[in-house]
Amino acid sequence: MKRAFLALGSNLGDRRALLAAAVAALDDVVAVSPVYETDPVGGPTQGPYLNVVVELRTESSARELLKVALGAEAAAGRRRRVRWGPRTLDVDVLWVEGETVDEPDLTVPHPRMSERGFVMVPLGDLAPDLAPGWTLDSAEGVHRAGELGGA
Ligand code: A4P
Ligand code: MG
Repeated sequence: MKRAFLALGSNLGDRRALLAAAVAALDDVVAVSPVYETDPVGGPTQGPYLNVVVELRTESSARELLKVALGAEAAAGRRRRVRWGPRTLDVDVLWVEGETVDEPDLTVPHPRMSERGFVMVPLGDLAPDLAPGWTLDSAEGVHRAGELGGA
């Protein structure tokens, strides 16, 4: 069994319910980070996100996890409009133990994760070894917003 981490974000609709439903539908979840409300990074003017990170213990490859991620986004009714634009659900494959992928439609570890507080703070809650130096106090625009619950 490998460790793997997925990042989930939502800034449209009932954000907390969308995240909870997505996490409940995932297989092999062993831990869910606290929820963070985060200022949007990049893209057009848009509302704040709720972000979580989940840890899996899985036999799935990064590519299989991308399929799962895209399926979860479709289930949340996501419509792709603008890059970095508002979305009901975004699911990114952050890191999969022992795997690196650099292909046109999949890069793992996620190429932008290490500069983003909305990823690194919740990742640090679950895996401090993968988020060295990140704390809630050192991250701008990232605020605790309780637990997901029901997951
Ligand atoms: N793709 C490649 N690598 C991966 C990966 N490791 N995980 C491809 C998931 N997908 C990966 O993604 C476009 C394509 O990226 C996918 O079809 C897949 O083949 P997308 O979700 O349609 O586009 P996007 O999310 O708008 O663009 P991108 O570049 O993935 O953006 P990010 O980096 O995901 O950032 N601010 C806050 N506060 N919180 C957020 O969650 N999220 C974003 C999106 C921007 N700002 C944010 C947040
Ligand atoms: Mg994405």
